[in-house]
Amino acid sequence: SEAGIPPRVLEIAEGIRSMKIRGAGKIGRAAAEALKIAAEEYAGPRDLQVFKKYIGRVADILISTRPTAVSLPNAVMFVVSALKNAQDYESARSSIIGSANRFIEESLSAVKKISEMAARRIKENSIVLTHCHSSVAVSTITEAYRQGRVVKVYSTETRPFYQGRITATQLINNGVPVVQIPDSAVRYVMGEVDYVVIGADTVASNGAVVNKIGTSQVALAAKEARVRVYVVAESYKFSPVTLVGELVPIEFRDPTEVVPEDWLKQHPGVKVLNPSFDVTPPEYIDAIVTEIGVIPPQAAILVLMERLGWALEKIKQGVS
Ligand code: RUB
Repeated sequence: SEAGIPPRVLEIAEGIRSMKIRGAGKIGRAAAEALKIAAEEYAGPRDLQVFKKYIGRVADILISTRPTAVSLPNAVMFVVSALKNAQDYESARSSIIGSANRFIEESLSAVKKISEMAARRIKENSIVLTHCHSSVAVSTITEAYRQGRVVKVYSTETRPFYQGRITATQLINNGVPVVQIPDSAVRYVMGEVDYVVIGADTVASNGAVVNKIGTSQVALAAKEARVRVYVVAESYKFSPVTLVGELVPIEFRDPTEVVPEDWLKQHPGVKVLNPSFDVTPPEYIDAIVTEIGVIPPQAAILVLMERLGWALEKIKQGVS
C-alpha cells in the first residue's frame, strides 16, 4: 500500500514507470534518491521495526516499476543493506541516508572513470555508432571526441521510443558531429563504422548484455563487418542472480508505442509485440568497460565477485 509514503517518493516511482526517468544508471540513482527522501520524510513512530517495514515497502514499490535494468534492484539492495547493522531507529534512518548518498556519488564517479578508460581504447579519427540513449556511452563518446579520437557518430533513432533523439541532442550540445539514422540503416552504414559503443541495462554472469531492443541486431551487423563492440557499464549493472541460473526478465511495453491507438482500433486483427530489451550474447561483444577495469565479457563473473559480494551472500542464504 502507498499509505504514509511521501508524494515525492511516489513521484519518482511513477517517473521511472512512465520513463520520464530512464536509462539504467539514472534509474538506479533515482531509486537511491527516493529511499533517501523516504528516510528523511518518514513521519511514523520512532521504532526500528516499523521503520524497517516502511523502508521495505518503499523498496518494493521502486523495484516493481520496471523489470529489466538490474541497476534498480542493485541500487535498492545496496541502500537497504545499510539497515543490517542498525541498532535503533535513529541509526537506521541515518544509515539509509548515508548509503543512498554513497550510491549516488560512487555511481557518478564510476561513469566518469569508465568514460576515461573507454575513450582511450578508441583510435584517432574514428567513426562510432551508438544505439538508444546511454549516459555512459554519451559521456565516453564525448570524452573521445575531445581527445580527437572521434570524428563522427551515427546515432540510431531507436524506435519505438526514440531515445536516439536524446543521444543526438546531447552529443550535438557537446559539440560532437552526429548523424541520426533509422534503426534499419545500421547495416548500411556499418562498413564505415570503427566502433560500436553501447550501454547496458543488465550484464549476466556469462557476459551476455541486456540492452535496448535492437542492440543484438546492431552487434550482429558489427560482427559481420568486423567492427569492435564495446559495452560501457558500471558494476551495479551486473546481475548477481544470473549466477544461479536466473534469466533476465525482458520488459514488454504498450502496443500504442509502436502504432497509434486509432490505427490499432481500425485493424483489430493485427497483434503488436513491443519488447523493450534484447540479449546480446558474449561472443558479439569485444570488451565491457567497467569502473574496475576493462574485461572480456566472459569475465563478468569476476566483477560480480569483486563488487556484488554482499548480494551473493544473500543469494547463498536464500534470501531475495
Ligand atoms: C535505456 C538503455 C540504455 C541503458 C544504459 O533503455 O537501454 O542503453 O539503460 O543507459 P530505456 P545508461 O530508455 O528503456 O530505459 O548508460 O544511461 O545507464
